[in-house]
Amino acid sequence: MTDLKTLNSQFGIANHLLFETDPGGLTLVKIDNDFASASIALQGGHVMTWTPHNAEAVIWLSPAAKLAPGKSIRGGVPICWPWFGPHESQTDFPAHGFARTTPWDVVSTTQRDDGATQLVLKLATANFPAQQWPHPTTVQYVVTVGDTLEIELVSQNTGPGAITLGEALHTYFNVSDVREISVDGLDGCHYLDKVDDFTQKQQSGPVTFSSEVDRVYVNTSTDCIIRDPAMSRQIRIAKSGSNSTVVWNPWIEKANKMGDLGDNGYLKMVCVESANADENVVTLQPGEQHTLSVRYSVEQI
Ligand code: TA6
Repeated sequence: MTDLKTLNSQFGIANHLLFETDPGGLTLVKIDNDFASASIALQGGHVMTWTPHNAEAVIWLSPAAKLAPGKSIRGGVPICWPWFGPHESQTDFPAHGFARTTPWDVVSTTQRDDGATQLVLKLATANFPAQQWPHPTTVQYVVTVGDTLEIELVSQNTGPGAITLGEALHTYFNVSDVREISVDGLDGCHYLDKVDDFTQKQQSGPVTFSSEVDRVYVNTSTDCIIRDPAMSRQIRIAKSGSNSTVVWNPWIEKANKMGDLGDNGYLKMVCVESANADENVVTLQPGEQHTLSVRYSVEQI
């Protein structure tokens, strides 16, 4: 792991981007520009916060998140890669893959002419747990912080055989009260209902929340909108290179079992995850590249 002094001398940007160490021992990137502030942990390439100036936080970070080496962070934008959910055959492999608990390396930092700040990371192949993923693959992550938050997850098959990737930007969004919001954009879509034995169902109208919701919507590339009247805003989730959308709120019982959502934390968050999961996993032939990208924006209502 590169030390802070070297990181700041090589990649720091005066007044806009600096590297710090969190008390839990993680190296954090702190970004602040004319539009917004953000924080990213190098472990997991984990965007933890994004807060446009004169707005409430858009990305939710659990007040009880445990920042520690090798532990996934509750909240923010966990990167699920190279599989989503439990591994298809190895029960001892980590849920949602290893990318979110592995150190990422800094490739570049840029203060753009439009005032946005860009951070490029890569997951060094040397950091792959070989027994979990023995396939030569490169993966880069481009985070652009401005009046929108743009993220690109770029995977390339650099090996001799085809590979199949499951992936998601497992984003936690900050809401007033999950019981008072709705998620638009999935009307008519088919989904696997994980709280009803993965039964395939069809969405009718907006998604609302009055109990645990854990749904994998398949074959959908549309934008989603989180409508939050109590905060007089809606959050638009635009995506490309993603054919699945996962919507999740653990509700009371599961939240209490998880232990890192904070008191009634489940009320303050909703996950709307841009993904390629289940029947939408991505197969890359040798040399092929795939990009999953999102753009988050906030609109007053
Ligand atoms: O995306 C929803 C989900 O797959 C849920 O089933 C729940 O497990 C959630 O992810 C959180 O998973 P994690 O491993 O971060 O606790």
